Amino acid sequence: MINRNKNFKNLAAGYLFPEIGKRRKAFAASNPGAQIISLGIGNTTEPLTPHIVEAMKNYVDSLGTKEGYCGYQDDSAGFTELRERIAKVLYNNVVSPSEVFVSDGAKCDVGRLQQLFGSDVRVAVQDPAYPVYVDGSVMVGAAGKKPATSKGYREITYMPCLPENNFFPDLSVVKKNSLIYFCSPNNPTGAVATKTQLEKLVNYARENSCIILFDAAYSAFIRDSSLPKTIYEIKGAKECAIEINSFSKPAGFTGVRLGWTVVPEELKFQDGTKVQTAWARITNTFFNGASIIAQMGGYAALDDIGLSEMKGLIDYYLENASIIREALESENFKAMGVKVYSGGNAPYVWAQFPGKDSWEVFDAILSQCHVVTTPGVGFGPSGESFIRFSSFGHRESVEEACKRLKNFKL
Ligand code: PL4
Repeated sequence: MINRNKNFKNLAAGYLFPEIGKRRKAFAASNPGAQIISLGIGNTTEPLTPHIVEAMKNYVDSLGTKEGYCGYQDDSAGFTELRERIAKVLYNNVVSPSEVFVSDGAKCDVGRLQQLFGSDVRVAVQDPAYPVYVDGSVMVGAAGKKPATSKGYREITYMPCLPENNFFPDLSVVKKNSLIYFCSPNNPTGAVATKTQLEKLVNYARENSCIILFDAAYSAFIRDSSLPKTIYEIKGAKECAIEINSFSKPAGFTGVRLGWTVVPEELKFQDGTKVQTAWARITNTFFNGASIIAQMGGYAALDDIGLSEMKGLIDYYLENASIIREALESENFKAMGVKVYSGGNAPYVWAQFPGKDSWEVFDAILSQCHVVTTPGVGFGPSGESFIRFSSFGHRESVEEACKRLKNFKL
């Protein structure tokens, strides 16, 4: 028989989110009748907004006509009008439409981007981080030949992001010519990098011939106008950064699927060739474009009505986050020494249970409160002792979960 890709044997464990699903299922099976509430996976729960629904419905109707039918698109990078609107509305034309590549979501693009750099690239990740960066790097062979230890993969540079450094890493640990994964607003910590911090990151990348893969999937949650919503607010970023983003969280498109990646004209590989050319080659080879129906929804999401509806949706989840934060700041958590981190610009609340094991706390919350969370260690070694609480949920479920959490004891 054919051998499995040899890199797979190095994967530390199963993918985090199905693992949480498995534990939830096992708990439900042994506790029939338990009303389990999820504050675990960051999955949107609120309905699509009316303006977006109408745009998609109208387009589906036109697809049912001879004149309006559309098959494969000429260009897998997406409708020109959508690329233009993304460039104008979200980037104030700092990036041009030809630099915007529409996709079926940020996660799918992370996977394709990893093929752009192959197995020889050095990788640096924030620790903790969205697991796709590390797991994907392992699969393409960029994490070295040896399996992970409890401190992570030997050949990946982990950049601890902890309360002690205000969740901004010491960049000096990053080697020259590295691909640096950076997510802001951050999943899972909820921290948002300031302009000064991103300037440091961009300058470091430029001085050390690194490329930044900037994941801005939660940028629409930024409410503090002094905080950068895109890496391209920083001078010089176009020479060293790719940005990925998504309609998943702001427009509730987790199931609809739509995102985009910005690959600037100026970005070059070591040999002087354009990263953008290689990216177009990859996407044209492996991708036939995002759903045209989803693209029509995304286009509507970025006009005045769409933007105002999205703001309402995000406000709803941000309010959930502040309800969760308040519950975690109640007396019982204080008595356990729990410290809560949530700055009001992200959908996640990050809580530290000093000296405790993340999975043990996860299990204790599940068994006492019937609430699913995400164990911090699942995002990397520096996530140990933390728990991530997701604010994606119906208000009544979040309130009920918080009521139960107020009686939690360890
Ligand atoms: C569970 C930093 C969630 N099954 O929907 P996409 O592909 O446009 O965006 C995925 C994504 C990209 N970047 C960051 C993210 O946090 C996410 C979504 N993360 C979470 O709970 O951490 C959903 C995870 C999903 C998954 O594996 O992505």
